[in-house]
Amino acid sequence: MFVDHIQIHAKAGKGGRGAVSFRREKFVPRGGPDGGDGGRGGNVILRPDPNVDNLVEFHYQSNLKAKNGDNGGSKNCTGHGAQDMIYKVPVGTLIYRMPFTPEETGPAPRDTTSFLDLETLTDEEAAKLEHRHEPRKKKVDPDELELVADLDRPGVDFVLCKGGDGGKGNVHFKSSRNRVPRQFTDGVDGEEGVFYLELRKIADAGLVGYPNAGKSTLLSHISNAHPKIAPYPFTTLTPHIGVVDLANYRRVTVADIPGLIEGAHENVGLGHDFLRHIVRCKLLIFVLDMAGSEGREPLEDLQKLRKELDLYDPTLSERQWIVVANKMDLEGAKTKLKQFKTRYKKLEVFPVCAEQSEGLDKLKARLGELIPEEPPAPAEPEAAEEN
Ligand SMILES: Nc1nc2c(ncn2[C@@H]2O[C@H](COP(=O)(O)OP(=O)(O)OP(=O)(O)O)[C@@H](O)[C@H]2O)c(=O)[nH]1
Ligand SMILES: [Mg+2]
Repeated sequence: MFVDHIQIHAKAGKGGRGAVSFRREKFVPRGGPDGGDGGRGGNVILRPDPNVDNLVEFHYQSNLKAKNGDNGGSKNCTGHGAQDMIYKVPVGTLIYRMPFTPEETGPAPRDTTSFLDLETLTDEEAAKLEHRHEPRKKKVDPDELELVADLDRPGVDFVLCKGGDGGKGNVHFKSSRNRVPRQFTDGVDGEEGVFYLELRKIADAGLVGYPNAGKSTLLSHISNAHPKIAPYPFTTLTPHIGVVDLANYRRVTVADIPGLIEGAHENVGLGHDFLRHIVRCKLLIFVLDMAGSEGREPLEDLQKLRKELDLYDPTLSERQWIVVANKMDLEGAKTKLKQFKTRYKKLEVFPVCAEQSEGLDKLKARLGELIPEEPPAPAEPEAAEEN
């Protein structure tokens, strides 16, 4: 299963309670207070890990919890701090805070409709029934949520919910006037919240095209990826990322997503749900079936694809883009390419036959030029500071 957006609930550990205790030893009468402080509650931490592909783990475990700190002890013993709970997420996970409180999003009430006589319901009861699942039904629109973090760098941890501090033991409350203090403080509650995680894969370039255009074939011939290839539409069901080796030990990443069809922005077909994965790409590669082998018209295809992207996210149309004219081995492809080039004179078009790896070297070399080199990664991971 591939999960790229999910709602979770997280709760950090509460701090331990401070202790009330007095030193009691032989030959030390009235030894004074010695109640230690409580330990710190555990943090809930998210760690972007390049080996994690998607958010499926949170489908099975959507409640992230860290343990409470231990209570303080006598003899000035501070309680043990609880361990932080570290959850791995894919690199490219965005975290949004949900506006409603955890109580509202708790388990949905049991559906008792079948036991009720709907005819005899009072208006008030009917209204209650109508709203019984409301918080869960709410469709999440990330644009309306507060973005908390963008975990786009591997290994740079993010503290999602901070554990509460431990309470103070009675040793802190002694004074010249109060030598037998019985006061202590309770540990502070850990932070808690409901969050929406959204994965936007990070790749340098994204392949965009109709089903069966040959996107996966292209990716499998230029990179180390092995996506499934088949002569039927919607072979690719989840995004894949391939690493393309270029000259001078340079590498760029290319994302293959399921084919788009008209109306994708309105959630027709599969494409819409996956468009999020090309939002971060610096370069868009439109893959067209230049032979128009399934009764398609490459000129029209390009216009429709560009329109779909624009309707999904207008900033996408400002992105750098090139065209790969695939299936050049098939009949009619050359004529259509000529027409295409007359219509789009200034456009960069790479005629290829992905299946036979023809024309791919030129394309790869151009990818190297179009995609700027990454600055070197920071020497010290910030993770150490945050913990
Ligand atoms: N003749 C010819 N066929 C090709 C070429 N490239 C891909 N194909 C065929 O086109 C079909 C579809 O290829 P895929 O790579 O699965 O296409 P896709 O764009 O990834 O399709 P979806 O995942 O469904 O969106 C397969 O049968 C490929 O063998 C090519 O250059 N020439
Ligand atoms: Mg495919």
